[in-house]
Amino acid sequence: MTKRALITGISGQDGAYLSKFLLDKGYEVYGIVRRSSHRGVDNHRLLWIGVWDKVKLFDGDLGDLSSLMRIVNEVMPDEVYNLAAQSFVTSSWQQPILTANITAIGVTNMLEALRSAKPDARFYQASSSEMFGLIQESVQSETTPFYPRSPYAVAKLYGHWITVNYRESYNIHASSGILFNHESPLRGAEFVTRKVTTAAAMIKLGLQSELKLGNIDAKRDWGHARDYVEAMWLMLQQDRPDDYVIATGKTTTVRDMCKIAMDYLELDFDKFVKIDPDLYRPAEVDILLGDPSKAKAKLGWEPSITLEDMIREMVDADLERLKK
Ligand code: NDP
Ligand code: GDR
Repeated sequence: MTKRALITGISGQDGAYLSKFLLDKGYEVYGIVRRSSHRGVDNHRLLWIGVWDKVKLFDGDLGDLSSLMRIVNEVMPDEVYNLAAQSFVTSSWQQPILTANITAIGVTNMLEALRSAKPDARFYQASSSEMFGLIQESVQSETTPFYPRSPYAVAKLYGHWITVNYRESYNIHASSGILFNHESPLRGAEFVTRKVTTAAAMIKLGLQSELKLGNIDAKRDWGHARDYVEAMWLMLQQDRPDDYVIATGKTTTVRDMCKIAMDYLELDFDKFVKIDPDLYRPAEVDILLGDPSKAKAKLGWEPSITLEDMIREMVDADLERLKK
């Protein structure tokens, strides 16, 4: 029997990579998209990755339980990947209530839709290393206490615990992937890696003269989205649902990540990068470093792409886009 996967947030970075991954495994892939006046542009990621005509899309919104129930009833999925969220940390200070409604309560909406229409479906929740925030242990694992530092991270913490709660209350096969930062050429333009790779490409082509950044001393554990969507799938193939940290086990400053991009294009970091205090956050997550040993032991998962290779791939993709 062909398996059916339903992906919320299919138009985002991870939605595109996961769609491709699941289609390659023979799944039928269904996705939920928000109605938009510019959908053709919105869905560019599915086009870029070559699956636009292979997935079936439904209009829905994580804030609208009735749409989720209708879609689950129609698709009857075997697996549900809940990737939809207001996912940009900075915006969560500007739109804290929307962030709570979608990134937190939206998870309960999706779980309620499953509980009533397809309780035996397996459920993946896109949890985040941002939940560790003001870190309580130098290396963060599944047992590290959380200390969220933004409305986004507080909302994700709710999403994480409601997933655990539905697993324990209703015996739903619900897993929470605590994923550290992962990037790709399909990363949103506002996130720091993509902002850097796009700016480096623009500067190289003479289209931009400087790159303004905020806290370049912040450190992140960066992996590639292509590796990380495989971990999502592996979690749902286990007999028992569980929570897993997905990370590389290496951490790098924004400064050094930026230097990788600049060096690749033979650009002088000190000449082009300027610090803009307006880009500092009200409360910062200074450093994140994950311990993926549980995922390695239980899922057999390991990251395969280095930060250097990923940044170069992103720079190349941005150069190509700009030249077009
Ligand atoms: P993106 O921001 O690229 O994608 C978010 C997706 O959510 C988009 O498809 C967006 O649709 C959709 N969405 C937003 N609001 C709604 C809504 N109200 N109803 C339905 N859909 C909505 O995120 P990523 O792909 O990078 O991340 C996927 C998930 O993983 C997110 O939940 C994110 O918070 C989480 N995460 C990401 C990490 C990372 O480093 N990338 C790390 C840890 C967790 P639209 O295209 O219309 O905007
Ligand atoms: P993050 O990603 O907040 O970790 O959340 P982001 O790339 O936005 O920031 C990473 C770090 O870089 C610093 N920084 C800047 N960030 C941005 N966006 N723009 C800048 O100009 C800039 N200058 C410095 C930030 O202060 C921060 O410390 C991402 C999202 O994908 C979340 O959805 C996800 O949950 C987490 O990763 C894990």
